[in-house]
Amino acid sequence: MTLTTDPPPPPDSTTATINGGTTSDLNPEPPFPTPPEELRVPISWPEDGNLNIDWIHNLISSFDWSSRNLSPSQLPSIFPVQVFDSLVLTASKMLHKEPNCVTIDPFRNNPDSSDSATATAAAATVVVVGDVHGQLHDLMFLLRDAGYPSEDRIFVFNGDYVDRGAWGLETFLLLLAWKVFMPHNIYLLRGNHESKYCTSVYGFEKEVMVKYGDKGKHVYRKCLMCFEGLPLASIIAGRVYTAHGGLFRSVTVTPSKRLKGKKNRKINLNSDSKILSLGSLEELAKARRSVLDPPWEGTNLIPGDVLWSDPSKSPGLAPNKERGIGLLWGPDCTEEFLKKYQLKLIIRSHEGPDAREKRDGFDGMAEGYTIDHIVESGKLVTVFSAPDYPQFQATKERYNNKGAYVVLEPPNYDNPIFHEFSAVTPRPKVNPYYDFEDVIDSDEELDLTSMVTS
Ligand SMILES: [Mn+2]
Repeated sequence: MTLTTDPPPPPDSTTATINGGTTSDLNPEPPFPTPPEELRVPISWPEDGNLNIDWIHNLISSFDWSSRNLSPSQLPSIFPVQVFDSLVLTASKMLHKEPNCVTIDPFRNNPDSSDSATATAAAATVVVVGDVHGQLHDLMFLLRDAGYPSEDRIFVFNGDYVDRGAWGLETFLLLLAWKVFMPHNIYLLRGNHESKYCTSVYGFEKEVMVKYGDKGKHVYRKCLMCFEGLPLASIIAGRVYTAHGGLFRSVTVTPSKRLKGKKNRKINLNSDSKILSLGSLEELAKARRSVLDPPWEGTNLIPGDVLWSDPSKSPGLAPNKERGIGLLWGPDCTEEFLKKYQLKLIIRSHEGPDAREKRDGFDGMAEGYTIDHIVESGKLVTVFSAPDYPQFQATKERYNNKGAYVVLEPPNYDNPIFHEFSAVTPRPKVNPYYDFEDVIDSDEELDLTSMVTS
């Protein structure tokens, strides 16, 4: 029998705290390593409430460091709940004020430029990003790779910031910080995972509870309130429509023949017996998006469609039976929508490599994007920005997919340039926040009855 030759740990190596003091014996938290001197932690909220680029960079470095060196429950020592409150309150106010479909005008910084060549030269590039799903390090790479939001570069995120990945909270907070810093240079749309139902099944709720402990319920509730404020869609330069899921039905109330002139009205519901027709941007503008879970029945169906629908290779509109909510829409609907609004491109997200594995006729998501419909007026594409997804997977064989983002350049913004990227390795080792072996690996077969639809 031989004795272990491992050296003993250096004395006092674990007593330093982030404030340079020492851990109290009463502190039940495990001690943590000293952060590098260049990090200004714990993060504090600026007295004047104005974030600047240094604050953002410090936040990025601090989240990167804490994700690699601290246990999840030590996050509040880096990002105190008071700072969380200030950030989320400020961002929520901004987001709630945005319309359901935000208009992005990349020329607006040069309103008086009469020379079109000059206007084009000074117009901003637009970057469209798909699902991120809590893969913080991959998002950090994407932002560096594409170039940070600036007067020359406007970002549109298509939602699904949280769930599945282990850093949904940091991911969402980082994006909120950018939003507060540059509200007109980054737009955050809602994904189907920004909801009470999805976050209770796919990990985000538990993640928040583990990270913020006795303040967890408060933090989770504030996140849900913020999710309710996220806009649903965007129109870029009058040419491109983006949304997480995609197109949506008309919910126009049509007087029934028999009850003509009466107050009773007939409404198109999500049922096979009713004829579905494509919704208009006017209807989208009027939809009530401030719901914890977009309803799958009743009259407020547009948010559920925009967040949950998928394209189909078959023509027409049909209920999305696989998901139990939202629609399937065919190339004819893509054409109808593009033509009606003189658009050239639809960029949606929502389908990762796992979802695409089960879809006949569609390309997989190995490259992080697919071109789904090519029609007379333009194209429909899917972009997915979480590489090596999902972070936790029950089978040994991984999809090893790349992530992608879309760059749209002036003056036309209608020719998508796809940038692919691989996952940042090694990904820090952490425990998942949901039972990834038992929870179905796609968003299908939802227990809709447990959704909060009021
Ligand atoms: Mn989705």
